[in-house]
Amino acid sequence: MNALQFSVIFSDIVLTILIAWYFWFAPKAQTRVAVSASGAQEVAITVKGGYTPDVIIVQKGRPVRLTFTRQESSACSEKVLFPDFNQNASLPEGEQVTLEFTPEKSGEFGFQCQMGMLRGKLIVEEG
Ligand SMILES: [Cu+2]
Repeated sequence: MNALQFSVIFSDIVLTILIAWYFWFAPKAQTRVAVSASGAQEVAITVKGGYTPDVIIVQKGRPVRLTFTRQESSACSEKVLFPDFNQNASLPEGEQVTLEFTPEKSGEFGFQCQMGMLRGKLIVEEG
């Protein structure tokens, strides 16, 4: 193996590792939600092959208003569930659907599609 072959193979390996790291370990998009003038914490979430953003940070004891817009027709994402808050909603394609509830305890709470394939996380912090 000459130096050129070595460097091509070596850079291939490095690139592969970087791509794997990016998909498996890179931090997901986090959104820390500001409290609006109405006192609610409002977030718009796009549903398309997943939830964007998928990590949402809110404060305890203030209403959370999550507006989902589903931009795909895949049956997988037609419902969203927040089991810890007894909330769920159907998401017709292209329509805005708002879920509103007030988290009364802090912690990390998952949300997901009805099959659990798409997942996100609501992080509730002490206010
Ligand atoms: Cu699903």
